[in-house]
Amino acid sequence: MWTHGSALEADRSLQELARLAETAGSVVLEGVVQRRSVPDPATYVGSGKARELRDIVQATGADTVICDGELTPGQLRKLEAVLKVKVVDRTWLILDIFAHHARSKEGKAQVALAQMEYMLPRLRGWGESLSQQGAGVLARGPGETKIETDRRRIRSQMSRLKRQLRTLDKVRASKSALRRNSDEPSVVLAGYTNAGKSSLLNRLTGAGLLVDDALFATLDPTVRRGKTASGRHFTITDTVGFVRHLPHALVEAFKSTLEEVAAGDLLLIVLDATDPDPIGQLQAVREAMAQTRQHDAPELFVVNKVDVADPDTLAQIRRELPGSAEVSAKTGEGIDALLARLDEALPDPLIAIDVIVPFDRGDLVSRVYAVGSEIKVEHVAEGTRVCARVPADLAAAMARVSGEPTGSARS
Ligand SMILES: Nc1nc2c(ncn2[C@@H]2O[C@H](COP(=O)(O)OP(=O)(O)OP(=O)(O)O)[C@@H](O)[C@H]2O)c(=O)[nH]1
Ligand SMILES: [Mg+2]
Repeated sequence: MWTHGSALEADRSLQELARLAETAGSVVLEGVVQRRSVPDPATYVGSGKARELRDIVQATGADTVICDGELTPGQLRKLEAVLKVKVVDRTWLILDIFAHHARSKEGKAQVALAQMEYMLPRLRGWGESLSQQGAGVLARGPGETKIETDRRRIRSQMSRLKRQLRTLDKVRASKSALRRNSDEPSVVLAGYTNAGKSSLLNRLTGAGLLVDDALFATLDPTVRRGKTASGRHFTITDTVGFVRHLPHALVEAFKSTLEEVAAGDLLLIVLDATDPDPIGQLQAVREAMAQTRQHDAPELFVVNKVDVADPDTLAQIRRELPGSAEVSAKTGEGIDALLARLDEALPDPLIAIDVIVPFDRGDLVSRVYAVGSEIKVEHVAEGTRVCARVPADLAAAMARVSGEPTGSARS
């Protein structure tokens, strides 16, 4: 394994890489940190370190070396030639975990596409194993080499997947538009992988989602309904967890999650209080979220696993993120208080109105367009008749100026 950043960061990143490797089903025998200002163009770790690694591989009997970064196709081949075992990088590892965990059609297609994008430039190393898997079914065109045939096949599979994803994307977009148009506010859970998002959703709604002490247990956004302390219904969406150094090929695979995040009325950012560096995790979450359309929903930080958290870590979080909700999805501690916080944090419910606004109050009609839903507008003799659902303050303002006979606001 090789990693970047400061010594402490390197150590944590390496620990995380080990957890990723274990999630993918490997047994980790040894970890090695190499400190360089820039990766070696030929072997990534440098030739001296590569020889050292070869000795470790021989001594431990390892069959795979995992690098904590993204290797160029050339570096991968060079390292394999020196080490004589399979070499993979962080990107490949995460893609592999995603491939095993994806359940929905969309999730599977996204991961397959990301894998192909990653594979395409690395075909020389991968070509053989591809055809061994019996995937080489397309006939080779005249004068085409094996690699050209493989590339052509992968490109056409990629365009097929992209088409399929565009269709699925429309379905999802209309589903989340439906959710937005309903009166129920939407809450989105986001956070680092393994922070306890699914556990929290189960605790808040009584749903029985998969919870696992593994990275990326959840890949597909899942929606459930819950009730706040005062009894208001809301929808709540569980999302895929984020991770540090999110590889480029995966950003697309995260797209549906990132869009769910952008669509929420309230974002609950879940922090794992048992992590040695929850603020660093938050930074990675922010970086991943920055890769999509900006969300403007209010945020509430939820510090989870307080039942087993280290007091120093909790104190640090309290300093850096004052006002965060502290909970344990496991014991239920802090959950009632969180449900009460949701009452305050969720946008006001919309109220149905049917009023006639005088012609000189076009400003009110504009506000309805800005914040209302289910809007119907018609011009009548007395002014503009507006049927819509709007926040309470706007409903009150409209009731004050509205004319007869349909004048009063009803809820
Ligand atoms: N002690 C303790 N463990 C918790 C708590 N909440 C979750 N866990 C554990 O943390 C692990 C991860 O929980 P999940 O709910 O699957 O986390 P997630 O954020 O959905 O993870 P991914 O879907 O993999 O990104 C599981 O082993 C949970 O049992 C908590 O409040 N206290
Ligand atoms: Mg989960």
